Amino acid sequence: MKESLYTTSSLAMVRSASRFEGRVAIVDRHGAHPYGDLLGASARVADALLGERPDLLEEPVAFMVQPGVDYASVLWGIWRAGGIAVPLCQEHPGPELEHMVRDSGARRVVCDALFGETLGTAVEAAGARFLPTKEAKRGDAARRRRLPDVEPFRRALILYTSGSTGRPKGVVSTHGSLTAQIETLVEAWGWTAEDRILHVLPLHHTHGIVNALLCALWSGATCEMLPRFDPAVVWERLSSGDVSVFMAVPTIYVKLIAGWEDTRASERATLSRGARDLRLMVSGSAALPTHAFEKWLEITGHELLERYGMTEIGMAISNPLDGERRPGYVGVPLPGVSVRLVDEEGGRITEEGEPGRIQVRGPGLFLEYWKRLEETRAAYQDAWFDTGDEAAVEGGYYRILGRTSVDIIKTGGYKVSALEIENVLRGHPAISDCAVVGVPDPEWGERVCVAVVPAAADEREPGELLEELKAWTEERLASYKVPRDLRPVVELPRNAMGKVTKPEVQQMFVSKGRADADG
Ligand code: MCA
Ligand code: AMP
Repeated sequence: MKESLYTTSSLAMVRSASRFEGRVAIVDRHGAHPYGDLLGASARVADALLGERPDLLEEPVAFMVQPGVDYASVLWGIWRAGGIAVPLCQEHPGPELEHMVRDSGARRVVCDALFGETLGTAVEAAGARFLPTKEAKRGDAARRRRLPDVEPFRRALILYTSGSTGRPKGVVSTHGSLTAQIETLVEAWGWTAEDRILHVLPLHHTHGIVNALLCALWSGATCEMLPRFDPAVVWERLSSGDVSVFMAVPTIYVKLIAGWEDTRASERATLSRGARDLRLMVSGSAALPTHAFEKWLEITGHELLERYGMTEIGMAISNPLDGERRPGYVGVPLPGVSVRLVDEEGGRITEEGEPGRIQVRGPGLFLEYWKRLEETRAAYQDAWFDTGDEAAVEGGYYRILGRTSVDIIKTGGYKVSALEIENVLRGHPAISDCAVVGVPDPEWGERVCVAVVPAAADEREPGELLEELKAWTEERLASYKVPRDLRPVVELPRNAMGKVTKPEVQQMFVSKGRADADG
């Protein structure tokens, strides 16, 4: 393709892609799509979004598009038109989607036809309108002389993430911070145009968007996108010999191990042999249990490369591509990222071996929490972003020890807020009070559990109450926020200040689990 409107851009990502026009960018259920097609489609989406305007000037545009070339075309189309992309998750229920559309201020939602019903009420309630993906792709970029200049300091992406309080907040990244996050990973993990990643992660979080999709596109590699995670399909693709890179959360590796164990002994060797040929397998978003590291090594011959990151900072710490990958450790700071550990008051840098809170600085950091100036300020100490995670450095490697807030839970790699779930549960008439906790779980990392003080008149059995609360929560929150276990209590354990003592609530579930296991 000659240099044209389709390939020229102020966006580093688009400029980079124009070097790979003939190569395959994305493989999805419709087939293989070259970079040239992605560039063309994203220019058309940009034109459709712009209409007669020269520049969207950071207008937030939400979108719900299936994994595949359309997803990437819409994401890039929003960027090329000068807008801010707000990806929505197809599995979220109406109220969660409405919050994101309303909070972001998106007035337009690009949406695949099949999601129209899921999104309908939310879009209407938020006062936005639909632009079907099909229509967006029919823009006529040929009539334009140029697309707007989009400088690196401009806002690019809003990702919704749970904090310890309230509803999910929008984390805003700029084009410059995304580029910095990508460049760091491409360098550290040795991405090249010869790579092909198997992509199974959700496309509304950093792990799936930046680490997997955008790093591949930046490098001229191929991103093979599956509609969702399915252990049998993933094993088939990993053992095909086509794939060189795989990234997932620990729960996915645990499920793949279970899938391998369920396979007939005669077929296991074929799966293992195929997977051995990959160049790189990464785990992140939650702690990788040492037994999963060891088992994966035994099955595939791969030492999983574990790394640590957060929506607000991108990736910060990683085990090396070449060199020792230490199980139970997340490695060393990535190129260009500064990391320090501070004591409880934040006044002192801790010594080697001493626990401290992780603070991070670097060009990949987010710009702000969308429309939340105070919370943005509170998240920083000087220019250092305070992650709220605790770690210690041992023998030069970082080990994650946990979080300072008991109200943040990581389940299946998703971060959820106990307080947000409690607020929803308290709206149920059968509940007088409740406390939500994360309980360690070998498959999910943590499981969402709830201790409930039933309303005086309520005589339901715990099992019946749990089922009702699950249905109640599922209608209002993402499915990974649904409580999986329940204990009825007469009152919640509290300290002298009247605050619920969550470690005691966690203990109710841990001891019950042990008693069950002991028979
Ligand atoms: C689903 N189930 C659960 C949970 N989720 N049970 C307990 N805890 C959970 N969290 C149950 C369902 O109710 C259902 O039960 C059964 O499991 C299968 O549900 P399904 O939704 O089909 O599960 P799945 O498709 O197997 O999903 C598991 C998953 C998914 C693939 C691990 O959770 C996932 O994609 N997680 C990745 C999240 C992620 O990308 N996080 C990155 C954000 P039943 O069968 O009884 O109906 S963090 C990030 O971006 C930062 C920057 C970073 O560091 O990476
Ligand atoms: P999120 O806010 O969804 O971006 O999740 C970021 C959080 O995931 C971090 O603050 C950590 O608590 C957790 N996390 C990410 N990677 C790891 C890891 N390798 N080990 C332990 N926790 C992790």
